[in-house]
Amino acid sequence: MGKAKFGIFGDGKELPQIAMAKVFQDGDFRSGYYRDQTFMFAIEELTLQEYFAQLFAHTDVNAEPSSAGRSMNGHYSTRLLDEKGNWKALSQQKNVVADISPTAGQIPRLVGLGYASKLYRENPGLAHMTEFSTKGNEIAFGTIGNAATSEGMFFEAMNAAGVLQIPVLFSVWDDGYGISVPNEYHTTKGSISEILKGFQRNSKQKGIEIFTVNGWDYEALCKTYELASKICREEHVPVLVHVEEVTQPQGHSTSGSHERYKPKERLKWEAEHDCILKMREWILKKGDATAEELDKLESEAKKTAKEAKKNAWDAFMVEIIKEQKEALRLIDGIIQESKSGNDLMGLKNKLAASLNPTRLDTVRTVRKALRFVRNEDLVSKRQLIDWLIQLNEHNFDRYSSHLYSQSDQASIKVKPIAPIFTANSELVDGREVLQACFDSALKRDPRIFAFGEDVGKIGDVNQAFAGLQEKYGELRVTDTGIRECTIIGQGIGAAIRGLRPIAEIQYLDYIYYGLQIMADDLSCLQYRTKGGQKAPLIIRTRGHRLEGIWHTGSPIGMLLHSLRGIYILVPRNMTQAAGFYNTLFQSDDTALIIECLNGYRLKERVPDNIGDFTVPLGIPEIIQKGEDVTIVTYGSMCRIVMEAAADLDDVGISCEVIDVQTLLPFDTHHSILDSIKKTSRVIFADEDVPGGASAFMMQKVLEEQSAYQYLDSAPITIAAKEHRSAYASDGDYFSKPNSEDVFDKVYELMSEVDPRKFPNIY
Ligand SMILES: Cc1ncc(C[n+]2csc(CCOP(=O)(O)OP(=O)(O)O)c2C)c(N)n1
Ligand SMILES: [Mg+2]
Repeated sequence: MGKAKFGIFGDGKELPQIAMAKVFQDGDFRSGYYRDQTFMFAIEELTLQEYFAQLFAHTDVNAEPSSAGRSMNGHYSTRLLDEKGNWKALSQQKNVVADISPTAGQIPRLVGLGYASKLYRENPGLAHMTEFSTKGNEIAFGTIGNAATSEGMFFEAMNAAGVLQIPVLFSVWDDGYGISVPNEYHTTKGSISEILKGFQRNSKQKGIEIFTVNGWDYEALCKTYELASKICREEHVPVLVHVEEVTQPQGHSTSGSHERYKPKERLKWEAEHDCILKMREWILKKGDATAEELDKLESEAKKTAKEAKKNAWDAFMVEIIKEQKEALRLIDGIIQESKSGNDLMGLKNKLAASLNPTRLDTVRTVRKALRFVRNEDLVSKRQLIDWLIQLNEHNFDRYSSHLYSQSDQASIKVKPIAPIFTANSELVDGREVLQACFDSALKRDPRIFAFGEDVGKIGDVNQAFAGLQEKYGELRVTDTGIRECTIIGQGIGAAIRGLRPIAEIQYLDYIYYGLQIMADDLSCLQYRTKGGQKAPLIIRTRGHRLEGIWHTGSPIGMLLHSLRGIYILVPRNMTQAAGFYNTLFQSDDTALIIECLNGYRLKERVPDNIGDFTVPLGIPEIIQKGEDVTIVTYGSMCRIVMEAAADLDDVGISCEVIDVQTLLPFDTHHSILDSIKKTSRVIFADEDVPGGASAFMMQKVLEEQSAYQYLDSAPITIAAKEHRSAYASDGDYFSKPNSEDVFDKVYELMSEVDPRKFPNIY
């Protein structure tokens, strides 16, 4: 009847999921995919009615706790946070991290969920965090389809888990297909457990443990999961359980039937090997119940499911009907007063007649109704508008809240504390400012740890962590393999478990490897759970300009466009960066900090309050005051623009230079507008591609801040060339914007304003 838009179901996997649920304990985590309905019922973290509420997209979080109607059905999660966004006692409850649709996208975070157990077990500094862990005894359970194991991130995670020796228990539900494509296309030798044999641990070498079991064999499944979970929980050995011979009785989803691609013999085999049927045979054989008793159970189950479906639908419709009725009443009021009564009556009747109205039917009708009375001044019209405004607010909460933290620890609420400089403040290399900041953070907060390629022994490639591994130990400052995707996943999972990871991506140019998981998992975690989960992860990287095609990247537009939900901070020097780190350490938002690759050896003074001062997010800084033109920039471009501004000053042009400091959030108090009111001219300068982040800034300022009305000259963007940066100093000069480029652009602008004072140079 079109009541549910799409359905994807977990039938055919009931028995393995019950076996898994039996060993799943309080404090454990599941990171799985859309087939796990039986598991969710079995751990009692999903009721039948909640299941259907998600199918209908019920936006009330009490009715649909997984996602408040934001995720399609089969995307499960549990509430890890209370209504205020504070952590619940995760060690006392069963935890499910919010599912995502990209195949294998649930896997990278498993590395972090498991790694957290290792940290809780091995780092005595975390012993007091009993609300998060019971001595690291928790397992991170992963579930994945057979076909999805072909994704690179699965192999990367498997390797990382083996290296780290963490309690992750992967279950592969192998139905032989990925939608229509059989295993021979997905997996070498057609078997994931077969090809992973090289990972198998042995008496001499650590590795992972591998089990295979058939999905219809309940006894074997229970035994396998008991043993697998014991090894995993007690020894912290990663385990793979390859569950073979599972079926998919209804095909992949509601969008197509499997008769199209499964041969007749396969369909027959599936019918005979359905695990519920096999369970029935087993029960009958053992004499634990009679056929009649089982029939009765089955028909009761059907009845219960149907009732749950009806109750979920009725509950879902309550608000929608209420809104529809209220709209009809208010439109009726207008009909009494208006000259356009006939037209309105048509609209009203159409809405009243809709059998299963949606929320949009009501809102659309109201908006169209208001068009008819646009020339009339009516009390009833005002009432309808007021009601619509209220409804819009409500709908904003229903569909658009929680992109960022809304808790008391939201980073935009952190109190700014200015850096203190005195005669004693030392002048050092920029990297040493960061080193002092990280030193004080590691000392202050045992939850904080940093990891990434070369972060441990040498203290990162630019040495901001130099000496800190020696001081705080390998669990706090840690080297990892080269595996950006699961470095991000390691951070996500550990942050979800109450820790404060700093995950390092060595160069911004290599963030693409982790970008998918940042976009699909991390950036929308709060949003897709309507504030039920958070991962306060800090991702540290360095970029903008140095040398060559892969060490000069500044693909900021790409980040801005794919990572809404993650704050993006672009400090111009290491002092500003340290201030941002200090802000983030106090907050529960997720953020990406991009340090200036060419700034580590530049001299800066260490603030006396290096561990305490904070730089607020969303507040640009005017780094040079001026009158004629406002130049908006950030990051490494600040120095280049300042050089140009000094040259421009020599020819009588006064520039106001603004460092936006954070691109997300962007200038929350509209201070750039104030500058433009004064100068009436603006340039947006950065080193991304043309139309990248400079266009983003332009939209923010001209459109959102309405700065267009104060402009006396056309707005201008300065960006890099469209290609990547050629090598060496000349390559950089001719690829990225340099101070002469900035000078010329500003000069041309002023020449147009006053050609006599500023005659053309060229
Ligand atoms: C990255 C990505 N590619 C493609 C899809 C579309 N898709 C959804 S499920 C699926 C097949 C997954 O098969 P498998 O992993 O075996 O799980 P099953 O559905 O069989 O349980 C595909 C291709 C997707 N969701 N994500
Ligand atoms: Mg499959």
